[in-house]
Amino acid sequence: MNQENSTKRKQFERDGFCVFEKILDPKMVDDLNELCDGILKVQDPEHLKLHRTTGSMVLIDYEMAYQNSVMSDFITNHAILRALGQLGFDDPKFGHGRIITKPPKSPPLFWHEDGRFWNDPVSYTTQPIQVFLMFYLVDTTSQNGCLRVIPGSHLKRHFLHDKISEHHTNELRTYANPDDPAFSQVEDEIDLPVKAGDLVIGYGSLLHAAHANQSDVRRTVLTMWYYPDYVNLPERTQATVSKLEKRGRPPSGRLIPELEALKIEYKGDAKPIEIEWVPKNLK
Ligand SMILES: O=C(O)CCC(=O)C(=O)O
Repeated sequence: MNQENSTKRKQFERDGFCVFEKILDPKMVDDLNELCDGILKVQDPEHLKLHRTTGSMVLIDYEMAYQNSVMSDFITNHAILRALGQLGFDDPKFGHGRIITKPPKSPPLFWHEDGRFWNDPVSYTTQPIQVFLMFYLVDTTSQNGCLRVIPGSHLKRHFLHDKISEHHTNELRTYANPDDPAFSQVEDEIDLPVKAGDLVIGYGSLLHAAHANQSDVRRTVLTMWYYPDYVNLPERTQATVSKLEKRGRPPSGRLIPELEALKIEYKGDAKPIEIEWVPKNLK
């Protein structure tokens, strides 16, 4: 690994995230915006009422990728795979994703972390199990709902770990209590404003949130869950991941080799580890 990549990998491990600029070209951003607009248009309006803080939570899976070439081209995009390669992940796997649109004038997203492997000792090391690749489809600022993160919180206990709910409760989703600590501002948080087409990669276990969208335009992010080092994980971790990501298998017929290469396949007989959402042993 060259010096530049090694510095980036160290920063990723230390802070729990890093940013790659201009990964998606403007045409891909336009195509994804058009695709998402079409999908969101037919969403039940009730869904958005129940998800005021998160915004839409539309599942992206292999089935969607097989039905839509914009989505399959996106998931297998060379620049994305190159960015993962720059961090030293040459054989990443893709699990699933979400189309997350924060409507105009919507409240902030609560602090949370998406780690669910806290029973697994690997979660307490720098070897990533699950990472988010976030692609905002508009330029983001603190005014329209940019991402906020707490650097280092994937490996170090933060007081918020003991104050926030381990689940995305209806109360959090509907912003029933704006005074909930999950909506607070904390001293060591930082904003991550990005341009449309940039890539933010972060450990699933990193504490993150998003500002309110105070603008008149909706703000969409595609959160894509990859397992960048799957092939080097211990077998029990592989078995756990494989069990969790068994959904949205493609219809039989024409296969897309680049997509198939990203699929998680575990053929051994190791026992999956119980899922645990609470970072019990984080110091
Ligand atoms: O909406 C955002 O900006 C962040 C989305 C998020 O936190 C997630 O996908 O886990």
